Amino acid sequence: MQIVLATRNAGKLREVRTILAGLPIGLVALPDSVELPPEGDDYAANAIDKAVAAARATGHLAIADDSGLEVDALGGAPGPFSARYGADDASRIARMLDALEGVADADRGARFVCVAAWATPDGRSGTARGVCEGRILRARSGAGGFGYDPIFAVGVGAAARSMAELAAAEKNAVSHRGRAFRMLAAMLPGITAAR
Ligand code: ITT
Repeated sequence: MQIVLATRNAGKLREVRTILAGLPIGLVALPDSVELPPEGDDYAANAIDKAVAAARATGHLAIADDSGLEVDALGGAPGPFSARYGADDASRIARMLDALEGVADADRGARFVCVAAWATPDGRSGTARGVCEGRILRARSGAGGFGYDPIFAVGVGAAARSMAELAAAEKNAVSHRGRAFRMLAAMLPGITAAR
């Protein structure tokens, strides 16, 4: 069975391919010709809109991810606006480090949120949500992952690592995306059985 992953983010595509690798599915990238809809302020609505657009355009079951970084010291911002927090990863990270300048370690709590959505060409859809708690570092560390990973730390004390320092499998085991898509994977038999 072919499933389309409705994303333009290469980091997400790579991770979701690995997370779903054991399933009897072919995960295909979104064709260039399909346009994803503009995003609003709600992860689930954004994720469903992306999956629905891809399912309608391709005629295949489609899945999508809307995700973001919620920072306690910023009242939960940027959240669903995380991709719009700057022009590219480097400027988004620089803006975040500036915004948290002078914020004490104890107040640097944050979480990654991911809502994974599925949509069928016949108009059914649903979601699964995953969260990963951590904190914002004072400087970039590590070269793996993508996005905000170099400034987002998981684990405590000597075991603390930025997500960019984790191996791909280690990140997927604890990440918001790993949690959301493993839950979505468990829903797939029911989705494909219903007609
Ligand atoms: P698509 O909509 O095409 O999927 P996008 O990058 O615009 O791609 P989102 O709207 O969901 O995706 O924005 C998510 C933002 O949060 C984006 O800036 C990502 O880099 C960041 N982000 C999401 N998951 C992340 C992760 O696992 N590690 C680091 N940053 C992440």
